Amino acid sequence: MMQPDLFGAARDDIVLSTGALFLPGFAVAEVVTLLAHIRTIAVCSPFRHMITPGGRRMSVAMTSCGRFGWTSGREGYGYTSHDPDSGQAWPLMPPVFRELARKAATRAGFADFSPDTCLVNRYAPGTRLSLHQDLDEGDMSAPIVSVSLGLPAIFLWGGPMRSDTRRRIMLHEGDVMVWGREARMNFHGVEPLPPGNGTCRYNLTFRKAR
Ligand code: MD6
Ligand code: FE
Repeated sequence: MMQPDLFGAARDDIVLSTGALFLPGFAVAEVVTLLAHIRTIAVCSPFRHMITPGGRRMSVAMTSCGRFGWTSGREGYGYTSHDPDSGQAWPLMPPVFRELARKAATRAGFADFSPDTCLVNRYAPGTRLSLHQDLDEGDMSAPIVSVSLGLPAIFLWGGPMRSDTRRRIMLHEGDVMVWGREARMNFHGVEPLPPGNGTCRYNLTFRKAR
């Protein structure tokens, strides 16, 4: 494992593997602002349950902001410049989103991260995200910055092979993860949110789509 100081990490940062940094509480001061922006984004581009190319309805509800948004349907999946549901361009990425992503990326040693998309995921209790790799982005040299909001969830952090052993990491509101380079194609997922509670979890993932 790479030494934290070589990776540019500060004391409370946790190196999960080379290229993957966990920043507990990095966004706590911005939580209220971020949640308010999510509500505004969802007015123009509401959360929706997308269909996988295989015909399955995703349990995670999604929307996007920025120059591009991630969509999936029977035809396939990838990034589009317009929301297929509204026919309009995706909502603009709020400057506070962009600045947070840039700040976290810089802390992890990725200078000048300039995301052109932010995928917004909403997890109701019982919702999960199965193990996957993020392979749809055109610029794989850029990292991904991921921000957790709302209810905590257990994140599964694997390796470059589906069969690699997985770590379970509890993500709380305000936690941020940054990953790129050697870790960019690692498998990951989210365990089902415990049922019961009325609220939900949100996750923002910032990427360079094109
Ligand atoms: C989530 N996140 O945490 C789902 N992908 O809700 C992801 O799938 C993800 O957090 C790539 C990089 C960071 C992530
Ligand atoms: Fe992912």
